[in-house]
Amino acid sequence: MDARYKSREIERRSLDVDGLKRSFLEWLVYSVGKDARAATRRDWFHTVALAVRDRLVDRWMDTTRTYYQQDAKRVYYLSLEFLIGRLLTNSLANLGITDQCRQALDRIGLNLDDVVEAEPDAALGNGGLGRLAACFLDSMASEALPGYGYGIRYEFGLFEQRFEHGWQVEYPEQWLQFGNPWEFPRPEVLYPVQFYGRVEEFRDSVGERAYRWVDAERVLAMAYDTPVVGYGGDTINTLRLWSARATRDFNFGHFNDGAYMKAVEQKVLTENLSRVLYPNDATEGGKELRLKQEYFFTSASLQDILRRYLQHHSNFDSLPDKAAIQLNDTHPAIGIAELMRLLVDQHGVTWDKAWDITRATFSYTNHTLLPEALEAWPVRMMERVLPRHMQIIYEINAKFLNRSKARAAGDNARLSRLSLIDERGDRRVRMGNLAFLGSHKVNGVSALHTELMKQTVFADFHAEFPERINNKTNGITPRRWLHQANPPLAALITSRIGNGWIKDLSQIKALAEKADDLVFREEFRRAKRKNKKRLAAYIARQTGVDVQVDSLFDVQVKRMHEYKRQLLNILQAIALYNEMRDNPTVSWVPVTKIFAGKAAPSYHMAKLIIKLINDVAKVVNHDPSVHDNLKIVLLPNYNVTAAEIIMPAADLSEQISTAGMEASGTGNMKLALNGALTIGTLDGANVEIREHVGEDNIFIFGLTAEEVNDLRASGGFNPRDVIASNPSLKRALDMISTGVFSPDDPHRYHPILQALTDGGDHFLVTADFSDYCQAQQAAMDLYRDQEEWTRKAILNTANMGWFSSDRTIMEYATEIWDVHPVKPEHPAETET
Ligand code: GLG
Repeated sequence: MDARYKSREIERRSLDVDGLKRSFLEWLVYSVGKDARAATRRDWFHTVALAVRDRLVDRWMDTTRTYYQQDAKRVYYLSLEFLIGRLLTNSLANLGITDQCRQALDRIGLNLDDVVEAEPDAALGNGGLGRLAACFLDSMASEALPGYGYGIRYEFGLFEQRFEHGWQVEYPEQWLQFGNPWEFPRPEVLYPVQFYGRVEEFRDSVGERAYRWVDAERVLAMAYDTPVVGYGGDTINTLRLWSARATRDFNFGHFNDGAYMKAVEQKVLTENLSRVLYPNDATEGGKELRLKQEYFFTSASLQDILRRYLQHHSNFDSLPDKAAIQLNDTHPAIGIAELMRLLVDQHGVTWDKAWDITRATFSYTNHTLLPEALEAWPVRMMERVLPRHMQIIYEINAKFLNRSKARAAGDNARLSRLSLIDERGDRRVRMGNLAFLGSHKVNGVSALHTELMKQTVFADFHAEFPERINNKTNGITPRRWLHQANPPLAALITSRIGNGWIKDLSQIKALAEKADDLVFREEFRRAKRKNKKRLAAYIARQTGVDVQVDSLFDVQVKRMHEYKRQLLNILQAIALYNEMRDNPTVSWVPVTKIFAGKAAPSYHMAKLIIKLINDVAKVVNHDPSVHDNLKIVLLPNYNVTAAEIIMPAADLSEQISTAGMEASGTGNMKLALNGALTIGTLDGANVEIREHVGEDNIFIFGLTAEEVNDLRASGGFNPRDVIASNPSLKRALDMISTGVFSPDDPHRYHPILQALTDGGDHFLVTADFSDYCQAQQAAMDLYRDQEEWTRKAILNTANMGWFSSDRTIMEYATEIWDVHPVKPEHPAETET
């Protein structure tokens, strides 16, 4: 090999400061095409990202090659969302070269933190479901599991949120505008995906009835690969995202007609398929484009999985031993019908055999019990868009119901609940039922949620298949959410117990004994204060509001949704505001209420609650009579990057959903791990957080899921009575209804007041109000005693080890997927 080439080869891999610096300077000129004097911050970001990327490519290929050579069983995580956020800090930390990179940049006169700021967020998700998928990718790579993520490369991520006169306004999020240095386009990895057309019946070579899907429209799915660096950089997995491309033959037809412009127009329309992420969280639009997106990425992924499998196998018998496919919610559930179609129609496998293979390969995670979020596609739409799949679904259903009929003994109501088709009114395909039936395992995301799944949505299926439902309580990656997001605390922890916790979070338990150590407490507080200062500066930049660093930072960050009850929080803030004004001589614990979260653009109630929070904030923050003891801020454009600043700085974590409605929550885990105390209902994973941190170290309030159920069922709940008997609640609501916070439009909040009264207060805000205020009071009282508060905060951090997504992912691997760690072989590194 040419010596110069060889030396560059080595340089590309070099992890020391000099090697990095040389690569940066070279990349800036030869790949970004800029001179150091003219380079912008963004140019430097691209430069650094490309140089870092060089350092992981060899190991990435080694990983892929090892999986291939060993024909290892892979797990394929199919998800319509991957909320990954920024990748530079993550890649550096997982490769273990953050310090070297910082020094190398230093020598060029640059600051790593500034360079990091130039990276846009990859916001390919709405909230918890998408972020969970991203944490799982990190954990699979860190646990050396052969795991692939499959999703869509949306050109527009989740919208950018701004506030105009206190109202949410959405702007497009053009994260790819300046290019994405992390992705590798694979124009040769291209699969056709069809829509519409009709099904033709024919006789196959042995005279059997067979079907083919004809006259369909074709779109191509093109792959873009992003390396997923595991902690330590040993395993580097792949996230493969699909982008829609028009087929060439499709255009040629029009060329021949001379309709050139029309052809180009068609091309644009076709490629709209991967243009934008649906901005709904937990509710479905029922739109045809959404169904097409779901089928598009699922079909491309399955074709890719089968192609990979067929490199080593000549029939499909051992597919379940070589591939586990996880459905992240029902979004990819059409994959069950698609795998049946591919096996039966394209590969000639018999129906029964194909069904056994399908069921043994798929498993499904349910993320919500909210009825409006359970996908159900109109049969008429399915018949039009995916005619062959509709037939296959009918066939699966007929076989299943026939079998069940024997046991249902004339219980027709039960049979109609089990059916894949909802026959009431406009007929619909129940994707949850399809996902359940076509999977060998079905899981919920917290102990309570899994229990409720058995009792409610899947009660009949559970009776039919009692072994199928299992629990996998969610987790979060300690790399991003503690090691990278919270350098002061991470350094403190490492100084006491070493850095083993980054890889094995259960080790953090050793901190518990430090809770009684005064020096440690002091340092823990100092770390928190540093983070609070950083957040205070961020708040000032974003909102112009000055907050006291030593006030209690009370944080509710998550999507805006009625069931999450930001309304309960702001009502308590109004009540506190009134108390402070009524009792000006009392020495109040200063409180800063911090909110952040986006509302779905069509969710009017959630947008009205945003406006209410902003309106209340304006009044409270400008009222001198509360002496700065209460500040309220709603930070715009909550995303992964904002979360990384907020989580480490929180004192109190608001997890106040109506019990039974939040499947798990994962923000609750991030906040507790970073030493916030939780104020919450016994909902989702809060229940398990309480078990781990201990009931003395958490503020639990409100109705339980069972009580909520009973109260709703009794029909006897009257919010007006509750309001009448609670003067501080009544006063807060009166202030809203008389326009104290909206003098320009006193009736603005009528819909909210209506929902809380005549509307029956479905989310039981009024029912939990008084208990919530008491819990808030207890938190404020405790905060006065900084030693005691810190002790409990330390115990929270120390006891959150179980909530690592590494633990979650290993449970999936052993109990659902039967996938095992594979150590990549790195031949290049042993060469001399
Ligand atoms: C859901 C739920 C959350 C859950 C998350 C991940 O609402 O409670 O933590 O998935 O399982 N749609 C979601 O974000």
